[in-house]
Amino acid sequence: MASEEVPSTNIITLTRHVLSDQLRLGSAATGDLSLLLTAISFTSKFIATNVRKARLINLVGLAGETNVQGEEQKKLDVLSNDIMINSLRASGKTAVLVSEELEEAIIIDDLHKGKYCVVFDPLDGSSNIDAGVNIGTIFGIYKIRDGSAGTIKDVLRPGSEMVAAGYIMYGSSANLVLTTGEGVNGYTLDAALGEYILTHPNIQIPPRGKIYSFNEGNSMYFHPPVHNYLKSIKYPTRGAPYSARYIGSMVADVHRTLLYGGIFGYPDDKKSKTGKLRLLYEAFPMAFLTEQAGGIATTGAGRILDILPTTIHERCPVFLGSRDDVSDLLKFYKEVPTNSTA
Ligand code: AHM
Ligand code: MG
Repeated sequence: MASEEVPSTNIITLTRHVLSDQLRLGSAATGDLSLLLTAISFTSKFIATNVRKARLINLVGLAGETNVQGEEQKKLDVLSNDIMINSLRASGKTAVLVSEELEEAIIIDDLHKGKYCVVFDPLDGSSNIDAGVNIGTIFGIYKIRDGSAGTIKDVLRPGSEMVAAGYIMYGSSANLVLTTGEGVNGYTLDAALGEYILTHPNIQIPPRGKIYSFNEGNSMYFHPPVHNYLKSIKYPTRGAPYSARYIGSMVADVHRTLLYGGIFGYPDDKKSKTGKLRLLYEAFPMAFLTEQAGGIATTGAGRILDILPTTIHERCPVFLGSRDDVSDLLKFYKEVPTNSTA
């Protein structure tokens, strides 16, 4: 067998990678975060399996519908939510859970209480589920404040206080992308081993890209800075215009942006006054990852990670991606007041 065909015997799995980070941090690290991340990675394997066989076992469709046997069907995002809640509670490492699927935060009972809070969107990109397009899970993790028993106040904090964040994209393979505040790493699920393997170490967003990713169907509602910026990249005075790519699944659009560069945007506009994306479990985790990969994440008016949330489901405008591309957009915000309807 030629030497390049010999399989590696030193594979770096997610657990090994996170544990080695924790060991490096020495006595301050208790391994709790590693166990929590292991619980999240397990839920994602379970969700990935269900996403893959959704058609076969009637998981697509609306929750509340009944199948031919008269049994109630569980919509894929409701099922994913249940999987996450059960696993995170059972991990014994969480105190507060916030899910896009649940109106109220869950405060974990004393028996299972740990010191981390997880905010998550169990299955983002729901409009793409039935078409088999990439969807994903997004999560952010806070540590409870000193002396707190775990209340909603532990998650109503700026994104800059998160200790870890990431997403799992369910596509032709499952990809887990994670930051614990020291760069961004990407792992791919090896279905045979049932393990996430480090395949994209130290992801860095190219400083400039050639792709823009906005839902331009909303153009008639956009404010002038966004209009003017989009015009500048579609009708450049020098060089070629940018390419448009918009999947409509934030996880997939952000994943491409991290790897290829460019800009992803979901602005506030005349119709959606504060944008569409949710601050806690969509904007914050993606902003944390973007900054850790060397990019910029902004609302147009300021850094996303600096926002102090007042409610768990609030929304915010999002622009993120390559440093130079987002800086170009921000120049248009400086020229025209943010919410000018001119
Ligand atoms: P969801 O949480 O209901 O799935 O909505 C969030 C999704 C994001 O994944 C995506 O970026 C955005 O909504 C797409 O919205 P639109 O269809 O308005 O372009
Ligand atoms: Mg969502």
